Amino acid sequence: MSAKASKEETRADGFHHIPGFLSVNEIHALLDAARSICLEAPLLRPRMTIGGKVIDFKLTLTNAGPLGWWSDERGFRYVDRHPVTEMPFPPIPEIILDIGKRALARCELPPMRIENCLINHYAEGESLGQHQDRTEEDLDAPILSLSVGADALFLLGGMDRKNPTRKYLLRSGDLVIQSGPSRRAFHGIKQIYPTIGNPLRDRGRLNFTLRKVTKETL
Ligand SMILES: O=C(O)CCC(=O)C(=O)O
Ligand SMILES: [Mn+2]
Repeated sequence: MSAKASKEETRADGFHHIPGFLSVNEIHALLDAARSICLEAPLLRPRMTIGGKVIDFKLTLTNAGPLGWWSDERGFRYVDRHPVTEMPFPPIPEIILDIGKRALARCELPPMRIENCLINHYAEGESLGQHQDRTEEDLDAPILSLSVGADALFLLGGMDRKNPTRKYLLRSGDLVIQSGPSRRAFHGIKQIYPTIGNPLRDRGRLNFTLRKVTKETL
């Protein structure tokens, strides 16, 4: 496979891939955090309408923080309650906020108000189509993403869906940041791979996305 595997990459367009950013202890802390968040705010399968047809996403997700990303027949949006329990999402654990601060500093980006931690779960065979993250009010703040579990093939495109894509192999512990112009680039998870040493018992993958949603400053 020709995906960029383990070399650190920082591009002029603000895209960063830092393999092995998380320590083993941090990976386990993230898994523990995800388990407790899922107890309060269970994973759900979002839906979207394409050409009048309602389609299930090929992943499940939940959130922590004052705002949670959600999609159903009514479209993509941020909500302040879990759509099924109707309770506020649990707060973002301190360990995740600390990792977010360290990630920004590592990529020489200024501190940011982290308002949402989206947790995606990809079971074997699941994926996420090419998309731009543009549900946020603030489309300039960087997007941080932490990988835990199975290896994944991440495709990074350009501003147009038709632009060519670059392949990155994201492994457990990797950090990706889309800042600057790359913040608005198309991207997606083409597939996950069976991975030796996967800390997830179900052989899946978790992705923690940390986002600033509103235009509020720190
Ligand atoms: O799973 C990933 O690495 C990317 C997730 C993502 O792009 C999203 O949830 O918007
Ligand atoms: Mn995205």
